[in-house]
Amino acid sequence: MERTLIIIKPEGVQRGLIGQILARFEQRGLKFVGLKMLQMSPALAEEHYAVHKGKPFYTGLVKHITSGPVVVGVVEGRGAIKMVRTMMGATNAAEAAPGTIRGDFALEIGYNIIHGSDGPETAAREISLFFKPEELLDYRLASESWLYEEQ
Ligand code: IDP
Repeated sequence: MERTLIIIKPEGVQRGLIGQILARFEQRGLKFVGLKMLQMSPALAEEHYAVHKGKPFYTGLVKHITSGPVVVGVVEGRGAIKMVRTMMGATNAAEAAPGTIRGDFALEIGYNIIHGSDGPETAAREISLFFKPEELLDYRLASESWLYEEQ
């Protein structure tokens, strides 16, 4: 099982999309093992997006992600990291395929609704930025025996 971090960005919250976005992951069969709402501090945003420091869009990105409440969640499932990325769609929402979250709900790269960790190391780092170990739950969903062929 893999764990990955998702963030519903301020524009997703403001546009009333929290429920629809969370529902997509639930419908797919992925499991939330941590979930909360918060407003990111500049320090947290800078750490989260440290890899982009120095790029032309970095300052605007930090300003935007700290501009209002976000929803952060930890999603667990077999192959969850890649699956979440596939469900999100291309970074530039203008090019994201219909059926993806960005392709269905967004138009532009800077307001692309959702963040998802891009690999195992990033996922571990990002999860630890937002969640204490005791905030992550270990439990089994009743549906799991009907989602995974091999238990
Ligand atoms: P990702 O969110 O699909 O993983 P990254 O390349 O990690 O994409 O970029 C992080 C975020 O920074 C993007 O989701 C997007 O909102 C923003 N971003 C990336 N590139 C640009 C750009 O060229 N202009 C404006 N915003 C950008």
